[in-house]
Parts: sequence; C-alpha cells; structure tokens
Amino acid sequence: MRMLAAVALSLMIAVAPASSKPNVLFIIADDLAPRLGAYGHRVQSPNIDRLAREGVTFERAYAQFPLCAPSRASFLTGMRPDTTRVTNLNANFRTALPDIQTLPQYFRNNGYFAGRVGKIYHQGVPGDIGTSGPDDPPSWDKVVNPRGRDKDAENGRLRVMTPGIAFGSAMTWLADDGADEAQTDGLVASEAIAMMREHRDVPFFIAVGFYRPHVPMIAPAKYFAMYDPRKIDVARIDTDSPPDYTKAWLPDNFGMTSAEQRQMVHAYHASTSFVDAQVGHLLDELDRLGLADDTIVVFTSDHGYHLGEHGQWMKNTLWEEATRVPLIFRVPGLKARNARSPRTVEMLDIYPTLTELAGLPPYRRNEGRSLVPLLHSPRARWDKAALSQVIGGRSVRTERWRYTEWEGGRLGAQLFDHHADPREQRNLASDPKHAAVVTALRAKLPSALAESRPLPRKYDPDRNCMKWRTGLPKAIRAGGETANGDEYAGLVVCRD
Ligand SMILES: [Ca+2]
Repeated sequence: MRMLAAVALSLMIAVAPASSKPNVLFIIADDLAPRLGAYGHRVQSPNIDRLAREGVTFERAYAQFPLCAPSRASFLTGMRPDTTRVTNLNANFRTALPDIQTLPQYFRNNGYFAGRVGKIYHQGVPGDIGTSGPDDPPSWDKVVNPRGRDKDAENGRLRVMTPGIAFGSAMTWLADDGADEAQTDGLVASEAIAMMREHRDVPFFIAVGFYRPHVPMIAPAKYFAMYDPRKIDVARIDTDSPPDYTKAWLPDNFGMTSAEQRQMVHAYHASTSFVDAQVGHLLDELDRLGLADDTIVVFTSDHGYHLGEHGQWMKNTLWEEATRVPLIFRVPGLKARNARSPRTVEMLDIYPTLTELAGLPPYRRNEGRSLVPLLHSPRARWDKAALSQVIGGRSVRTERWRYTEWEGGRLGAQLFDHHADPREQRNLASDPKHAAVVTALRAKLPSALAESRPLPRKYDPDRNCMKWRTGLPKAIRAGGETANGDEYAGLVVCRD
C-alpha cells in the first residue's frame, strides 16, 4: 500500500499539469563583475540587492571562458569550451554540436514558451545592437532586438579614452540626455515586460539580456550623478609585476592617466546602476502580474571585468576579476532566503539547476552539476572546483586556491592563496612548500593541452593606434587609411 502510494505520488509529479510548471525569468548583464551592493561593494544596486535578499547569492561563481561568445555558448549549451569549440567571437557552437538542445530550447521542447529580449547569445556591442546578431533560432519562439539612442552615440558624442581601438573594446563613456526608455537597456526592460504580460498564462522561459555595463558605457546622466567622482577609487598599483602572457592588452591601463581611469570606473558604476534600475522594473512587473510566486528568477553576467587590476581592463584573462560573475537565484517556495553560498560553482551549472527546479528530466549532455542541493543548503558539502580557460591558458579555482597554467605550463604557472592574498599578488607556483597543492590542482584543469598563447594586443596611447608586432597581414594592408595608420576591423594599426 505504501509502495502504491509512493508510485501514485511519483506519477502525480511526473504528470503534473502544464500550469504547475514554474516560469523562468533569466536576466543577464553584459560584462558585469560582481561590483554590486549584494557583493559588499559600494556600487548602488538596490534592486539586485533585493533579489539577493529574497534568494541565494553565489559568492564564488565563475565563467568557463571570460569572453562574451565563448562564455555564452558554454552555459547556454551546458558544455565546456573544449566541447563547444567556441573560443573566439566568430565561431558557432552548432558547428561542433549540430543537434545540441540549448537551455532555452530544452524548455521550449518541454512545453514552455521561450522568448529572448536583447543579448543572450553573443552580439557585438555596439555593432549588433538592434539585430539578432549570430543568434540561435531553434532556441526561441520569439525574439525582440531593441535599439536605443546609445547605438548611435559614436557620432561624436562619446568620451573616448582610447581612440585607436574599435568601439567594441575602446574605453568610452557618455552621461546621456533623455530618459531610460530612450536607451537600448530601457527598451529591453519594457519589451521584456510586454512579453511577460503576453505570455502570463503559459509557462514561460524569458531570457532578458542587457547590454551594459559593456562599453560604450552609456547611461542617462542621473545615474552618473549618483556617484561623487572624487570618491571613485582606481585599482591599486600591483606589488608584483605579472608576466605579459597573463594579460590581454598592453601597455598597462592602455596608458590611461589616473584621472582617465577614474572616469571609466565612474561610468562603469553608473552603467551598473542603470541596469539595476531596469532589473527593478522586471521584478516589479512580476509582482504586479501575480507571478512572483510562480517564477524562478536568475541574475548573472557572462563574465567578470577588470577595472585596472593587474593593469588590465575588460576581460579575456584568467585573473579573479575577469572570471568571477554575479549569480543569484530566487526560487519560489525555497526556505533559504537572504542566503549566501561560499562554494565554487560554474556558469555551466545553471542549465541543470534550472531543469531540476522546473521538474524537467535532466538533459544527459549537460557537463555541469545541478546547484539545487546548495539552494536548499548553501553551505552543504561540495567537492567541485570551478574551471576557466582562455586561449593558451587553463585555470582552476577552489574556495582557497587559484591555479593557472599557460601553454600547459611551458610559459609558466601561477598559484594564489585566496585566504592570504585575495588580490592575487604573490605567485606561489614554484614554492616547494606548495608542490602537493599544485599537483592536486593541476589534475583538475579543464584539459591538459593548451594552445599557443597569442601575444597581448598592443595599444600605443601616444599615437592612438595598435602596434602589430609581426608585420601587417595582407588583409590589413588592403584596408583603408586613416591619419594614424591603416584601419582594419575597427583597429587603427600604427604605421611603422
Ligand atoms: Ca560580455
């Protein structure tokens, strides 16, 4: 009898009516490090902080490849970059994985409406704003590509700190006129709200992708006014001098002065507060529609961001700043609220977590692990390290250590003790005292092989152009000329 009851119960769960499927509101910012109130930072983010108070915040969550397209391809397919083979901005995961079911597609195939507003798969910013970019059509029932006035801001209004670099990477900002709704991210929020209203009566998986704080860092002026520029800190000068191969760009800080760096940090914080306000609109609308108790909310970013730490800006390095992301889950009915998990988790884990929370069968091709045990008990035992990689580098993070190898160790290795050295200043890799730690961490690296490491791109801040070290490729020589040199793919290449 007891057995029958158990069978009946499991059948009830398995055949639960469609209306019992919780909605998923998946929110992702672009290039957002965990510089948020919820992570102990002075950036003003009251709405994301509210989400954190109502949910579980992962303090050590890491991107598998800290660059837009590879990171997004990885967590949206649930597979590591070595499996997706997406390691640059142009590759498509369908080449290596033609029949993979992506996270939204899996929900779609299981009776959900799947919609996208804004940047979920990679889009070049600002180039692809207003278009689908290299999207994945099988993932969605409906897509919306908002385009605001920020898209056209390159027409002379931007403050440009690094003129020779393409707009997708140049250090640029603007405290813009006009309301939130004139900006792309304001439109992303209002379009997402319209989509939630339209699909409130069916289970939905709605993915909302904001474009900020990615450069150009444009936000309405009121968000800049939230910060006193005199109180903006720039990164401290490192005590060590990390080797060039650990960097994505040279020279350090693009040669920006402290005053220029301070402008960029200010713009980053303003852009973050602007995104936070849009997140607030989404959460308010869930309340208004009466859907908050029936909707799982996830907030994250595609990777972290350097604001001068180790002399670096942006991403595509294996330092803590580039790899660590904000990750917050709010799950209806969950006892753990205002909870924090110190465990090392991966963006790869988002896919199996959401399918388990929604009661869907696990997707057998997932390479991550469901975080549901940590959502119930944020300090539960957890033996999984977080792995990250870039071209020519592999890194593993445990709660205490970060270990990184370059070209499989041929170029060098780094070991940092986060208990004593959270800024990753003292490399202990060659200290014999830590040989056993190195051996243990080395065995966890995402793959033993690493490609050859490209030299960091070199910007000449005096001439405002990019130095090309090995002679210009033909394609560049065929490009147009500018006052400083030849222009190719948005980069102004210095004339020798
Ligand atoms: Ca990004």
